[in-house]
Amino acid sequence: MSKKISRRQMLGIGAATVAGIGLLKSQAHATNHGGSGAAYQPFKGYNPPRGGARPYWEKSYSGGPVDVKPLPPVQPGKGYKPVVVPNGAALSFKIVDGVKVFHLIAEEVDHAFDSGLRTKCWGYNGRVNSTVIEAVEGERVRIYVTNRLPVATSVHWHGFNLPNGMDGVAGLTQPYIKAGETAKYEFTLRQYGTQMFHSHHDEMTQMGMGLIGNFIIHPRNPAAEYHVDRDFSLMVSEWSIPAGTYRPNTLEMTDFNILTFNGKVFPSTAPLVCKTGDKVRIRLGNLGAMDAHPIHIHGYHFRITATDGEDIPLSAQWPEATALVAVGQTRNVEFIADAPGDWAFHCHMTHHTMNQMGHDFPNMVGIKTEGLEEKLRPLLPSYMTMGQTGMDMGRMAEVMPYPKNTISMKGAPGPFGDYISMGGLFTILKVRDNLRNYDEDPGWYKQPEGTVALKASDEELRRDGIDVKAGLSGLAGEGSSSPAMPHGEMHHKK
Ligand SMILES: [Cu+2]
Repeated sequence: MSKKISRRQMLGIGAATVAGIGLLKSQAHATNHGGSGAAYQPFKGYNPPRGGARPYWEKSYSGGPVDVKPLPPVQPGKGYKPVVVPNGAALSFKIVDGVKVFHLIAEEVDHAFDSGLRTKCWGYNGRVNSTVIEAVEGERVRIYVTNRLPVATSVHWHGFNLPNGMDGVAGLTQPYIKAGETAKYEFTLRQYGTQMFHSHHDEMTQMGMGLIGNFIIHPRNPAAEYHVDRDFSLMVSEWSIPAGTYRPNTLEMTDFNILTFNGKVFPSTAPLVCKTGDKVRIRLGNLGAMDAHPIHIHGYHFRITATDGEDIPLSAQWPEATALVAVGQTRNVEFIADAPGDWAFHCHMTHHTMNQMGHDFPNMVGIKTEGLEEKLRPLLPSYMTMGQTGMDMGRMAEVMPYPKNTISMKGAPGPFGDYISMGGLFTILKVRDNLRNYDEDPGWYKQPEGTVALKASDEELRRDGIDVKAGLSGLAGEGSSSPAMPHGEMHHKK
């Protein structure tokens, strides 16, 4: 085996060498360009159509004049409904002379991706990927960034309309924030939407170590449609953490083995708990290294209501069941949670809903391996033939020995006694008619009797004329209009 244990090679460990033996806005509102002291007046001179949508592609693409007079700061629960940050939290603030003051701390964090994997990451204020900054359009924010890392850093406010010197590109728009130093960013929020923030110094390393987060700006005068019952903030990222190691490998370009929502892999991703009938918004940000993620919802269609922090007019919104979120992008999706149940919500790249695993061995599906284990065990006590029936994580999780400090391919035991063979970028939208509160996991959904796909009974099979033994050909001819393609013919044509 090679010295580096990567995701690709991971299976080789318990499977021992199966391969080796050869078997195998902004209108800104700012209509007054009056220099400093000009009042920040959202929507002034503009009569929004029903619902208060903003005009698009007008004069300014950058939020209008920079030196506008800020509006008074707003408290959570009063001027806005705070977002829900699964597995994370919004950064606290204080108000000093009408300015919202935040203190962001970049530091090393001993982070648990799941019970099996703890890694020294870098993060903000003790959390990895899951510290959210939340504010309101028109507010003046002052953000102190203390650098407790061993190296220089900076913070870029991604998607923001701001003065150039506040943009946070180390070396270009500001000097480095050196180890031990605290820098001050200050600007007025002349826009609203789902934005992000991240290190903009040695990005590959620092973002790969975890220095990323969502920055939510609520509208000052929200349109009626803005109101939702549940407003979730999720940051998507990807990591390379070779099994048994304790630091992310930020040099990896393609082979990521840990895929996270807010820094967690399923089953450690907190469920998205909703009441039946709730209007739900999910804000998705992606600051991973390389991959766009098609984030898919089960049982529903949502509308993509905003891209990169800007609203999409209703007439242009796309109904979809999968929102593609590329690196550096944010998407807001919204839907009415009118169907109770446990609905999967996940990236649709199948490799992104697997945890640590491997691909560096042949496809064993269909290979007859009877007797192999008995023969090999005396030589390799931990030997287990794998892959011949696919990647059943339940079995692997139970019997496969893993190196220390790795997640393994396990999913989670589900409500039917079987394993949910999903990991990584996977969470559960839990919609319930009755909830004690939103912060408690309501447990597994109990489907009404007769609404679960169970093993078909003999009686049912008889009733519907399903001859299990005859297979597909038993159905052909009985109303089947598909042209008869004799089995095997295709294979023999040259
Ligand atoms: Cu993905």
